[in-house]
Amino acid sequence: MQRRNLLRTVGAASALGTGATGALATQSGGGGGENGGGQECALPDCIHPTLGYSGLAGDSGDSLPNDLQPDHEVALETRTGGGAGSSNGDDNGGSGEGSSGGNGGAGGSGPDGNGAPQPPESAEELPEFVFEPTGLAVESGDVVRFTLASPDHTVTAYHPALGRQRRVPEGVPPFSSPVLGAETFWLYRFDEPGVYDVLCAPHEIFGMVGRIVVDGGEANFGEETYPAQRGPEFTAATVLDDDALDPENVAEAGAVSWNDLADESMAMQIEFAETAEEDSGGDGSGEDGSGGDGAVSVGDEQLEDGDLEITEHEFVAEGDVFEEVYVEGVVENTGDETYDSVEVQVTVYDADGNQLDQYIDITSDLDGGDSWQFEALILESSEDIAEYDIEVEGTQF
Ligand SMILES: [Cu+2]
Repeated sequence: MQRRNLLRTVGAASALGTGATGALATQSGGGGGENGGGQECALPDCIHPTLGYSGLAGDSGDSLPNDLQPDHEVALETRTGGGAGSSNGDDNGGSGEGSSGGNGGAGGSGPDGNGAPQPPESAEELPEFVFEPTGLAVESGDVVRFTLASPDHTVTAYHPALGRQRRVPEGVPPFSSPVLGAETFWLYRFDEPGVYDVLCAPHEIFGMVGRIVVDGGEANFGEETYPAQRGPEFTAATVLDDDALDPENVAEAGAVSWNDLADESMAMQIEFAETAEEDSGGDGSGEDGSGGDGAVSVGDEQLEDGDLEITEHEFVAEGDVFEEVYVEGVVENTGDETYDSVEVQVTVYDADGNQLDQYIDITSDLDGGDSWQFEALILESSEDIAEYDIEVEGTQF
């Protein structure tokens, strides 16, 4: 039963608690039968089929028991100054042992003289988040050591129990590392022939995904489909679709570097919001020209309901990396009676007048004479919105 497995997994993960180091394992692994291989996990020498084995800074490969010795290594890297297209920077030279190159935190772009990270201003300035190599061929039973050159990554299966489309062989449990810190590592044993697609949870959409091909296997994700589950999105999708990561090619090559992928596959697909407010002459990027902002007009307004009155409202789009869009304003209760519930409803339309969506913000107990600052969060991009309607409605019991 799917559900039971899920609960079991969750239980296992939280049992992890502060146990911190190394193997975590007491629970009788594999219980569900689904884990097939079901090796019992005896501390401390186990690579758990779901939890793997986390090694902390200071652990060295040499101190590991024999059956934990890795057969392969993959580095989890944050490459700054990269950006798709500049496929030069293989500064870590593949999966070097003991790569301590810690490239600074995610999101920093060029450490700038004094080393203060600057927020990226465009997709070109984002660091690249990569598994290196991105494609790796192994034999069943091989142990892969995932080594962190920078902090804040995970190695997570594409698995329905993790909210993703299944992209690991049938019977493989929903394995994932925890979020790992700098100079740690994580071990996993790949037991089933076939193709394993993995992702880094914080950086998946930036293309931080990898493919392990076991025994030259064909993908055997099974024909079962999970319509509600997410497949790879944005750069993750283009990376995994790249011809270089074709399982046969990976098997033949043994390892496929990030730099072997096509530039289009690595390209960032997130959009940078035009710096809203006033566009202070722009920073010379000259690619502006969309005339996008400020163009949102107000349609129908129902600014009053009983003693309630919307005294101001404004459409706002802001944010550098991820755009945040909302309508904010103020509702005043001009009467004496309390409103038990007050709701502001914002409806957004595209340039052709099609309704895109409707959003509300709501508050309770707005006393007479008081005012309430509302903010109705909008999920569309500001570029898609041409007009909004606004309405207030109060309830008194
Ligand atoms: Cu990552």
